[in-house]
Amino acid sequence: MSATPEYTPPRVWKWDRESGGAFASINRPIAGSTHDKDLPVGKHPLQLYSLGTPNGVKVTVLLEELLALGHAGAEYDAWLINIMEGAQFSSGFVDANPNSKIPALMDHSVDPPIRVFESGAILFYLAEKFGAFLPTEPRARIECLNWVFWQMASTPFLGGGFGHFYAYAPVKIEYAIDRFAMEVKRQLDVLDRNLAEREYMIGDTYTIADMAIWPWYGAVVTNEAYQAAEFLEAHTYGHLARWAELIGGRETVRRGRMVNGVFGGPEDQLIERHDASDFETRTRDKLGEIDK
Ligand SMILES: N[C@@H](CCC(=O)N[C@@H](CS)C(=O)NCC(=O)O)C(=O)O
Repeated sequence: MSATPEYTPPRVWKWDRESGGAFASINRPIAGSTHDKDLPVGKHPLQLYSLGTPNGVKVTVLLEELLALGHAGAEYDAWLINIMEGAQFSSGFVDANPNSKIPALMDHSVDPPIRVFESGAILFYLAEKFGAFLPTEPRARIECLNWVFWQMASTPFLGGGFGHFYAYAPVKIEYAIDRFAMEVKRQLDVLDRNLAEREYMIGDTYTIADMAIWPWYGAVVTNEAYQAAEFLEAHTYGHLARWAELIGGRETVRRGRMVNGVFGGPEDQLIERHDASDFETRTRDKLGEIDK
């Protein structure tokens, strides 16, 4: 193993400099808002405040799936929260999510509106509200929730652990990359073994478990996450790759991925969504010009 940088932690940690890694400018050790600004509210019952990252995409895929099933009550406005500019620290966003992370949902179909934060909670809330993509039969229902909770608990090792140290940290630390590559490969194997037996995560039925897991682990096998497919030998997880292609081929998933999208080419991006017709009439705004 190569030498690790020398560092002796002081007795008390102080926030006196940026860490230097990607996204370091938005990291802070205190919660709460940094500025007063209300969230915009559009015309639909559901108001989503998000960004087209994997955590955001889970929710927009579910909303597009619900609309495709004919649930008109799932119509939504999707507002862009530019986390690189600190929009997650506005007073309005903090009221919707005290944890200052996208996605956050406000349900205005009830008075006063209900706030929902944490993407897994949003998936559960919407699936329950519309009675879709979450089975009612107890065995299937808890199996679905098993996998949703699995994703919420496991992915920080993929994103905050592996992705951070492999792709974003200002120094490559072998110990950290080894530790998290080991865990991520184990997680990929967990998924691969499950999908060897089942078409979708819980069996024959497509559910919020697939929607939760696909934007993260599907992106690993298609090399969209951290360009680490070769490093992690993603091609060896054939059942996972088969499933990733199956989910990625859905028209609703294509649409959900575009909403609040800031990755890929202009054709992949719908910066804000206020109407189904926006998919056809979208224009590419510059991220920096939004949410000023
Ligand atoms: N567990 C949360 C994680 C959400 C999350 O990490 N969101 C990131 C973008 S993917 C974010 O808003 N980061 C802004 C920040 O850390 O300030 C969820 O699933 O909703």
